[in-house]
Amino acid sequence: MSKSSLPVVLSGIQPSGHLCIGNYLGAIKNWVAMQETHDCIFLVVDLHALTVQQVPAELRRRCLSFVAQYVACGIDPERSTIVMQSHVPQHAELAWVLSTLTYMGELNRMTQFKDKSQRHASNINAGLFTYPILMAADILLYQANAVPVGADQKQHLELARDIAGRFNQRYSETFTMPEPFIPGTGARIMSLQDPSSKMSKSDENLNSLIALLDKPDVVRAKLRRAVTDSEKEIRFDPEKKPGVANLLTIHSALSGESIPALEAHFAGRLYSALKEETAEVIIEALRPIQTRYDAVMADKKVLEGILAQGAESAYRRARRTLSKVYRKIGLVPPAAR
Ligand code: ATP
Ligand code: LTN
Repeated sequence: MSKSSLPVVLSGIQPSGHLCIGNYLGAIKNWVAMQETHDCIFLVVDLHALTVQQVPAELRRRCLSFVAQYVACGIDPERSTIVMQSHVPQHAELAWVLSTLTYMGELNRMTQFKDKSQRHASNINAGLFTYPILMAADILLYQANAVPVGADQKQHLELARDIAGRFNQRYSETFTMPEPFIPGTGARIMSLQDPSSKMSKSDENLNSLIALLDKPDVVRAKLRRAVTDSEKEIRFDPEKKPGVANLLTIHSALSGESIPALEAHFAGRLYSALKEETAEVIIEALRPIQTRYDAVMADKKVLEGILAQGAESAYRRARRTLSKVYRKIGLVPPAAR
């Protein structure tokens, strides 16, 4: 089947902090699998990252490093389109149009906005508030059918669907209705230090996350420090034993063993055994990713080539949608120059 007749998958990650196993298990792992059956576009959403203050030189370095990490995880640039969001100006242009179809009340309900406003109390900027509109533009611009994300993005995706429906109803069928694609295991990996909140790649406390580029000794040390509880039993109970449940989830998602099989395997053993074995499972999963990462990063020209190719193909597709949108809402097309 030609690529253009396959259903479209679109997803993205902000180049902030350190790409972590939460991002991998919630999103990237599914991206890799979906390449087989879908026409995939994967974004590094650099414009989204600006909603939190960034150090310019670090942001620039991180953007390229994230592209290399996508490739290292198994995203094949020959098969999928890897795009730096800012290389395609239509993202920001469509976001403006969609912002006129989005109500303040809808944005006010977004839990990510509430969380991030608390975390960055001195920088509650308008971009942080309108962030979900830019995300809707990312998705609708490419007429995506499916959006593989972690559970935390469900609310943003529902908003994107509401905006698409509103536009289609007002101006006639224009946007494909995107469906969330959220994994069964790994949709919500929790912080190793506070298992009641999600693992987050830009958490200041690096002990709370396992970065894809963490070396074996770092992984072992972080697992040793992982917060559990004062009981002894290794059992999957996210309500009462969130720390232990999180380690079982990580183990299961990476080793492929079912949770009941792991409970049986660890019956009667100490928490230290669960921590040590989970550390080794993580190390083995990260080893090939880190080896490929080093190889990809060794040649910046190849990385830049991937982005140039991605931008060209994405630009053509994005321009098609945006022209249609401008026409439908009544803007006068520019005369040929
Ligand atoms: P930040 O801390 O920088 O805001 P983040 O770790 O929350 O970042 P995002 O860039 O917001 O990561 O999300 C990238 C993708 O990873 C999204 O699909 C999101 O749902 C997924 N994701 C993020 N954290 C987790 C997690 N703890 N468990 C599962 N999936 C996650
Ligand atoms: N908002 C997402 C990142 C993101 C995204 C997207 C995900 C931006 N644009 C488009 C899927 C599709 C986040 O904060 N995790």
